[in-house]
Amino acid sequence: MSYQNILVNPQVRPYVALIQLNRPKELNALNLELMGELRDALKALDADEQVRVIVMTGNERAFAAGADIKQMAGRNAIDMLKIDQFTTWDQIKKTKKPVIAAVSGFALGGGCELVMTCDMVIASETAQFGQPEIKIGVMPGAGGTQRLPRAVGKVNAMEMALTGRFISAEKAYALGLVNKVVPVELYLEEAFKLASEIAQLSPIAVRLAKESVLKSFETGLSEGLEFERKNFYMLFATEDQKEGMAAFIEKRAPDFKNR
Ligand code: DAK
Repeated sequence: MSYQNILVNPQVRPYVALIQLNRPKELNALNLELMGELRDALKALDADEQVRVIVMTGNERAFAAGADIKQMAGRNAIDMLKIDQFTTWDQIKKTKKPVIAAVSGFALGGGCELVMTCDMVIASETAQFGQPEIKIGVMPGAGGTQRLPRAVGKVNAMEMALTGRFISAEKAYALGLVNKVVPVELYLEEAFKLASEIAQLSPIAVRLAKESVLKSFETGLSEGLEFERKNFYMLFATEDQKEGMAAFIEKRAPDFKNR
C-alpha cells in the first residue's frame, strides 16, 4: 500500500514494524487523510504474520500537534457528525498487537490522545504532552477527558484539560503517562528495544494479555477477573504454552510459533 501522510516499514527490526507520522511542516497535524492511512496501516500490520509489535512515532520536533485545526476550523456540528471520525479512531483502538508510541517534541490534543491509545510510551527528554483544545474554544474529543484521568489522575487531568498547559516528559513519567524518558537521540532505539523484547515472546499470549489489561478499563473487578481467567485457560490450548514451559524446564530459550 502506498501512503502520502505516513511512512511504514513492516520490518524495522525482526517482527517489529514502524509507522512514522509524516507531515513534518504541519507538526504532524492529524488531518482526516493521515488518520485514514494510519487506520489502514494498523489494520494491515495487525494481519501480517511477520509483525508482532508496532512502533508509532513522529519526528524529533513533534509526535503530533493535534488534529488539523486548519481542516477543522470551518466545520459545523453536522459536518463533524457526518465525517464521523470516531469510526476511524475506534478502529485504531482495536489493534490487537502491542503498539508502542515513541514520542519526541509535541504530543498535543489529538496527538496526546493518540499516544494514549497506544499500549506503552517511550518519550524523549524533549517530549511535551498537553490537551490545549480549551485554548481554541473546544475540548478534548478523542478520549482525552476519559483516558487522561485514568492515566494521570483527576486533578492533573483537570489542570491539563481546563488550562491547556503542557507537561514535560519528566512530569509525564512521574504521573504514569509514559514508561521511560531517554535522551532525544535514543528514544526510537529504546522503543525498538522494548518492541523486540516483546516480539520474542508468544504472540498469542501477548495478545491475550493486552486484551485482558485493556478489559480492566471497561469492567468491574469480578467481571475483569472472569475475563482474565478465560484467557489464561485458553493459553493452555496453545503450542506456545507447551514450548515455553518445556524450554524453562530444559533450561533453553523458547522458540514460540504463535500457535
Ligand atoms: N493543526 C494545523 N496546523 C498546525 C497544528 C495543528 N494542530 N499545529 C501546528 N500547525 C502548523 C502551524 O500552523 C505552522 O504552520 P505554518 O503557519 O508554518 O504554515 C506549523 O505547523 C508550525 O507551527 P508553529 O509555527 O505554530 O510552531 P511553534 O513551534 O511556534 O509552535 C505549537 C508549536 C505546537 C505550540 C503550536 O503550533 C500550537 O499551539 N499548535 C496547535 C496545538 C493545538 O491546539 N492542538 C490541539 C488541536 S485540536 C476528534 C479527534 C481528535 C480531535 C478532535 C476530535 N474526533 C474523533 C471527533 C482533536 C482535536 C485537536 O487536537
